[in-house]
Amino acid sequence: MAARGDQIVWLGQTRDLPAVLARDAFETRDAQGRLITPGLIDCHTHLVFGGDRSQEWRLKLSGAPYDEIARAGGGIVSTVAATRAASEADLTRSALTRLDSLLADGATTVEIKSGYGLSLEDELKMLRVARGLAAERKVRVRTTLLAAHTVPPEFRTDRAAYVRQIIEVIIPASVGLTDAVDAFCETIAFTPEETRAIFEAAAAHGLPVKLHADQLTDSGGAALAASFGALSADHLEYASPDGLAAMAAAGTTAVLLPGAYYVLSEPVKPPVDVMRKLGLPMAVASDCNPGTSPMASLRLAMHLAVTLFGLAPEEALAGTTRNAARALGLGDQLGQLKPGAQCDLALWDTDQPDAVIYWLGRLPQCQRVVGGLTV
Ligand code: DI6
Ligand code: FE
Repeated sequence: MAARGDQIVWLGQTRDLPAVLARDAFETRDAQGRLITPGLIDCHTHLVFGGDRSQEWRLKLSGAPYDEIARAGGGIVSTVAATRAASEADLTRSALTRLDSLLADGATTVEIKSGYGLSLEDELKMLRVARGLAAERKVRVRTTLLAAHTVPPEFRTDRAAYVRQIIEVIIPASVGLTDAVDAFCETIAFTPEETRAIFEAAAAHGLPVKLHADQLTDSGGAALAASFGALSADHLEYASPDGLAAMAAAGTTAVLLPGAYYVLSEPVKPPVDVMRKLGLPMAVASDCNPGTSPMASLRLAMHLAVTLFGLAPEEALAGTTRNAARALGLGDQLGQLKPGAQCDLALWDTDQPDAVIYWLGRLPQCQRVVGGLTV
């Protein structure tokens, strides 16, 4: 492989290396038989948040369902209170502990959602903290506005007013700080009609959309996302075949989140067979969040996607590289080893692709390259 600046310029057998590249090489490295993959891409995280919800686990273990915990004032809303109370420095410090786990595991790009601020000031605070992480570590950060995560307590009696606030105030103010707009379309969150109005506002500001879709019920989220040409629809446990077909036609990537499925003990798996038949690209992400996916490892996400959802190991790896890049609208630059792509790599201390995914709870021996620089 040859790289110039931050880009891959050539791949092939050493004997075929163009003479000019060999002659001009400033630095030559021998990977010594190690497996090289594209740097891993976590295309769905809620990495920035305040507080801790480990005590909720007790309720879950004693059988309380997620929506009951949410209705009882736990769930997302308790993280919202802790996030609002936290300073940018506090949020940065706690996010870095999780980010470092992702990076140790081979990640070179991480998407980070807002959604625990739910006010103009606190959503922008989350987006600034997320963007700021790229100055703290060698990593590419993409941000997503998720003001439509849940209705905040102060708007509980007037949800329409909150949706208006998102549309008229928060989305316009987030331009320049966010790369996309997301919503949680679900019986316990936002209706398809509310989601549609929010997506129209995103489109009016030139922002692409993504959707938490059909995670707990079939709300028609997959088809709704497709109708806006969404970059991705995520979760999809209950997505209908028609919804998935609409996604395939629209070029919307399916993002599988096995961590949340596992932690919630969901009874229904995402319809991976249908996705495959449709040729729908499948990404795999950590969904790292304090409530439903306390997981900061893409290798573990891939492992769970294989063991729980029946992905082949190579499908799981495509899910955190090529298809994860598509889910972020970066498919032409990231997630593949090809000339013209960014030189973001993970060099693994193995020559066995499956070994990257197979081992649990073991520090991966992995070296990262971001934009051509070893980090
Ligand atoms: N779906 C989820 O699984 C998370 N958010 C979402 O839209 C849950 C986030 C949380 O419980 O804090
Ligand atoms: Fe999520």
